[in-house]
Amino acid sequence: MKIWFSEDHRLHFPQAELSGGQFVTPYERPSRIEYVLGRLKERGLKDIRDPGPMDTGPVGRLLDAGFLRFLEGAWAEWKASGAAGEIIAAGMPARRMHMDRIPRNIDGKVGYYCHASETAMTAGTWAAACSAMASAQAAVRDVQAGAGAAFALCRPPGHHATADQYGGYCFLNNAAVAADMLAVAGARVAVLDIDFHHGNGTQDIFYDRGDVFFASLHGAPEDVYPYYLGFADETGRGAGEGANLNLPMPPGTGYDRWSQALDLALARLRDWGAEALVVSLGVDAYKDDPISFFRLDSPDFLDAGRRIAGLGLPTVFCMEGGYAIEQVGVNTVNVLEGYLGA
Ligand code: SP5
Ligand code: ZN
Repeated sequence: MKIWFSEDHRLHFPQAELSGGQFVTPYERPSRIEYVLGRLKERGLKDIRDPGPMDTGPVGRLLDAGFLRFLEGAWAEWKASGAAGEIIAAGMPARRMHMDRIPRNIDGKVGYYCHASETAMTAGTWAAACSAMASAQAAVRDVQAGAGAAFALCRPPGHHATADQYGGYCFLNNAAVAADMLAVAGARVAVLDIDFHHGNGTQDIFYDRGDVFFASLHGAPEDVYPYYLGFADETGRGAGEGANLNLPMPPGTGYDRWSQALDLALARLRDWGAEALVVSLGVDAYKDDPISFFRLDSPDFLDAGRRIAGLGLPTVFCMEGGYAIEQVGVNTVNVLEGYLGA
């Protein structure tokens, strides 16, 4: 299995995350990746390649043009406005305000294109986000060329980003673009999101589409970010009706319940007729994750990988979250090893 990865992820490292009313060092930090790389090498997964530049075509086809222009130019505009710090959204359009008028002022634009102010942007954020996307795209090309699976070691992650909003540490939705590339080439594609948080961005992007099935296992939105999406009664709309499956679970959920939910999701996307799979691979369901509340242990991730392999589908893995830094490598690589060993 090839692993796609760019050192440019380092260009994204804000100093600040708004957490509990304080600025803290972001949970989503570059060192996470070092642990994954270290573990990959330890386990003999050494075919690690640089993807080269992002292919802008598939990105522009799926995501909002104004949003992409905003992300690319935001830092220059922010600095030009005289702002001294990192880009942090202060206000966002809320109930009974305009969702359809884009401010001229950069502070207004930031709020317009952001849905969660914990996430800061800096000078290198756009370049890093493009490099993560490039890895996802390279993994898609592998699978399209006949590989059984490929791993995109994306950072920053992507599943919270919609076609026109960033947040939740995500800027460009790597997994969604990967799924769309596979779908446009003619496959019935399933996205299986096992990150602890609901993949609101991916769900939103495909909610009306019948050619991409989205399934997510996550902390119940009543209890955790992203709070405002991810409920069980969200089943898709129009052509997408029946192609969205949310499996929210309460605090304290362990592998017994979680693995039953996984089996249900796998059965649903098999019945739907999935021909290719994109896995949003977050490992923040781990018991010691600092911002999550599930109780998976490291060996559980091996078993999850085995179950996913049972589908027998060509699979693109895209890295998402996981913040128990020193265990992120073992847990992530366990999913891949479980998959490969099955
Ligand atoms: C990709 C991904 O996993 N994104 C997660 C985004 C989570 N955003 C909300 C973070 C809230 C952190 N506050 C933690 C308080 C810990 N006591
Ligand atoms: Zn997460």
